Amino acid sequence: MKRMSIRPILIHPDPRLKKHAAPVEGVSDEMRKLAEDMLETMYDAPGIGLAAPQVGVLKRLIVMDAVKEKDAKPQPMVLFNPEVVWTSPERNVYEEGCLSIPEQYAEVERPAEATVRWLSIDGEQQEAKFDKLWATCVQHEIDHLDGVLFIDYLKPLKRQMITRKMQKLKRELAREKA
Ligand code: K1U
Ligand code: ZN
Repeated sequence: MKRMSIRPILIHPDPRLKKHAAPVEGVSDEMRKLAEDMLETMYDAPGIGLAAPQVGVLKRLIVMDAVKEKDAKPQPMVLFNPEVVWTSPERNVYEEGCLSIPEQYAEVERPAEATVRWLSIDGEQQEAKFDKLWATCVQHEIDHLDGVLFIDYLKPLKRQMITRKMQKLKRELAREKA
């Protein structure tokens, strides 16, 4: 059993965050290791979700743990090839963040509930209905698999402002590294 590792998270703008990810063809040991590394990376960040493209892997894999209460038992979830099969007509607004767009938050409106089908870490088909923060998170993460970021739902001016801040942050990080 290989040790889990924390993988670097890509920061917007990055062309890999705008690509459509490919389906996972069978849940291999390599894919299971990626899922475990992603959970480790998500908890370390900290965050409540992470999609494989955010660690530079263009595969349809997401992980989540949207338990909000501080002392509650962790509820890690690994979803291969997740697909939204139903959304509620009712909508919810949440203030979203993104580990690829650090320290930027904005209100996004999405369906309040979503039913998702996916393959588990054991390769078994699963289906569940998500609500509240879990529904927002699963839709945000599946968007990442289609190259969509939460800022794509904002007005162009606000999106541009955030993108410029991220370009500046990336320049500063590159300078620190040099
Ligand atoms: O996909 C990502 O970049 C992760 C993102 C998920 C998300 C957050 C909010 C709404 C929808 C989706 C994050 O986890 S951002 C960090 C965050 O929300 C958080 C961090 C620490 C404690 C609790 C939440
Ligand atoms: Zn995100």
